[in-house]
Amino acid sequence: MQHPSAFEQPMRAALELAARGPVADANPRVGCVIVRDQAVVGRGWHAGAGTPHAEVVALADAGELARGATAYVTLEPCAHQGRTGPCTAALSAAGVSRVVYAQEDPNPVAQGGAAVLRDRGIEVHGGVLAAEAAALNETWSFAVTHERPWVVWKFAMTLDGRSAAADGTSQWISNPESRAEVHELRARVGAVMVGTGTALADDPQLTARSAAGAVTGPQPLRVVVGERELPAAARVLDDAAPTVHLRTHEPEVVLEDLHARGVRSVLLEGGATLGAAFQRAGLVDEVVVYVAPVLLGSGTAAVADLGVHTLSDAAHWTLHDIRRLADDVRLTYRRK
Ligand code: AOF
Ligand code: ZN
Repeated sequence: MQHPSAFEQPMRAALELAARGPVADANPRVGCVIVRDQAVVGRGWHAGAGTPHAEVVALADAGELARGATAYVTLEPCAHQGRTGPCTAALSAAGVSRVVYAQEDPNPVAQGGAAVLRDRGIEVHGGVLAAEAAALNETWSFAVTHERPWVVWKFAMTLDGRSAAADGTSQWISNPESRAEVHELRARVGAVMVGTGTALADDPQLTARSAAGAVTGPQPLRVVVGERELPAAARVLDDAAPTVHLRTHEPEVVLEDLHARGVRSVLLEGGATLGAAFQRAGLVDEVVVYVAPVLLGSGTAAVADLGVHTLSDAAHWTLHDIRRLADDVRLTYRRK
């Protein structure tokens, strides 16, 4: 049997193809190469929910050359009939004799493909560059195993933890570098959320924009939560991106609704109480804090009451990333 290290080079090629897929889709990013006699004869990647899976694209590219070939796939081929599939059937119908995959499919609905392929007499090897493949779909994997989106709570604050001065002035606490960077955060999630209070007070657009202000690339779903009505002219209701208004406050219900819509990650923006409500419910997985070099000494706390009355009740976080943005600092913490 071939030593697994020989599997790594074609798997790297498959990983590069996978990375061409959309980052915040309902479906994972998956790549596939078909190799026959040391030559790549087919390439494919998954372009998002509703489109053909990577294996199907690569098999079509390979045509008859797939017979007797090896398929390298970054995710265990699916064994289910979903919007498309199952890939196990496509691989066996094409006459592929060996399948090498990286990450096991964490999705309970689709997993089990390796066993199905083996039953059909196909040689199967799993776990090749599994960590690299999992890193491509980190929040997606979390979401399908926990049946809710990965939740990121983002806020900006002064050195002394405030979001507004005593008179309510709050604009431009963060510097332009930090404000531009928020658009990259938005582009990496499936949904961006605010409460109706913030939507009414700030009239945010909540799109992912370029430095020039253009709405570019796939847009996150814009989500407004709360019972208050929004005026028809609210910018969050414009046609730059889809929007849903959920008339509930309960974080669990909101996440269940979003998961059913295919949202695998959500960015909580705006509303000190919105983030606090999710944190109280134990539903914040990541905190992104922009710290600005400003001391106010009075004013609004950046974070509302979390129900913590004694230190031992407080949640603890692991530092995941730290980044300097001129004199601002971006801190990313993940739930311990
Ligand atoms: C694969 N190859 O390229 C992808 C897979 O609704 P569907 O039919 O698109 O199925 C989505 C599920 O299939 C998704 O949640 C994941 O478990 C798997 N994705 N599987 O064999 C692919 N994108
Ligand atoms: Zn599939």
